[in-house]
Amino acid sequence: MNLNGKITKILANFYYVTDTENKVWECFARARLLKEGKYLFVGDNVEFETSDSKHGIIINVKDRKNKLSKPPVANIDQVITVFSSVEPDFDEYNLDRYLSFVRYELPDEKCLICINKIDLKKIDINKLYQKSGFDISHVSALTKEGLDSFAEKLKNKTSVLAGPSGVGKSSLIKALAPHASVLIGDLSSIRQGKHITRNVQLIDIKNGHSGNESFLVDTPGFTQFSFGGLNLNQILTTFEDLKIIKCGFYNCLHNGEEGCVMEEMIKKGEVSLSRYNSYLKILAEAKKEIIYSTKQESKAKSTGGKDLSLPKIDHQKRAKSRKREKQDLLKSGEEGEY
Ligand SMILES: Nc1nc2c(ncn2[C@@H]2O[C@H](COP(=O)(O)OP(=O)(O)OP(=O)(O)O)[C@@H](O)[C@H]2O)c(=O)[nH]1
Ligand SMILES: [Mg+2]
Ligand SMILES: [Zn+2]
Repeated sequence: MNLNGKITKILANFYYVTDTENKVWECFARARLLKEGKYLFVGDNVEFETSDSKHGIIINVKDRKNKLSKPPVANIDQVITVFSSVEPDFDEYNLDRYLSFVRYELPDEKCLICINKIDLKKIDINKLYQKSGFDISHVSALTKEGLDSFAEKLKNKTSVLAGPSGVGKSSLIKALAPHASVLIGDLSSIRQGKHITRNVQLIDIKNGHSGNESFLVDTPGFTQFSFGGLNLNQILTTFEDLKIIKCGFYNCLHNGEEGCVMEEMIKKGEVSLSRYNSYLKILAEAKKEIIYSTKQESKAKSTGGKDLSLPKIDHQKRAKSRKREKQDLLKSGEEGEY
């Protein structure tokens, strides 16, 4: 029998597929699919062939609307970057990195900010992000303060919760959907920097009631991601508040070019200095990798294709460049290091 469903979890080679009747099937993927380069993501809509009353084989993956490589999820309506006001402390630069990274990968989808744990400490980032266009919620998963209006923003959407470990992504999901089976860390493990959620999981927050398609995606916290080798102009477009600044120069990256208006805009208070600094740091990170690869390429040319600058270690063991890593991740959708 062939059925349709959605991948809600991936563990090693097992794909957990929820069918249209809300039953979960443990499936393998047909080898041909993977050979054809059709890697599967949580959020993918698939067709599968049942092999008994619980198991099946995925035989087809439907066209996806979009995908995020980190965290790896397909068919997303919006990404919510979750940070906490405290434990761990709010880190503006880290939030800017997440926002820029998500906007780079999914320029057409909405990206929101959620500040959790306001029961412990209240912070207000509205002013800081006033001109950036991000929708901001201040909530507490513990006391449920601010949760009703936050929940309104999730209606009829598939929303991915992304953010560092310990900020309360899983706690928010549990507060919104008490039936969800998600792991929540305790304070001591969080303080030791342990990551609690290990796998991406898609949760139906309306518990399968028909006519409503609200899903939340719980993801493992991560801190390591690189902008190395990404397109500099496109990075600028991820900063809405900087992108809108009209500079006299065509295609100006606002990176210290003589005559660039950015300095003046900061002095006038039109642009936030901390947002601009985040942008400059990200730009420098992206440039570094470009300089590195250009050097390697020219060296390789002058040495007849052999790259003499790399140490002679086993090819298999040689660490991939960060650019390569990023490209591979984008291609395969495999989980990165969390
Ligand atoms: N006081 C307070 N504590 C919270 C709140 N939300 C979560 N916590 C606590 O913060 C800790 C981390 O919560 P998790 O939900 O596991 O965090 P996470 O973001 O899912 O972490 P990873 O799965 O490691 O990425 C737990 O001890 C929660 O009880 C909140 O609103 N207020
Ligand atoms: Mg979690
Ligand atoms: Zn400029």
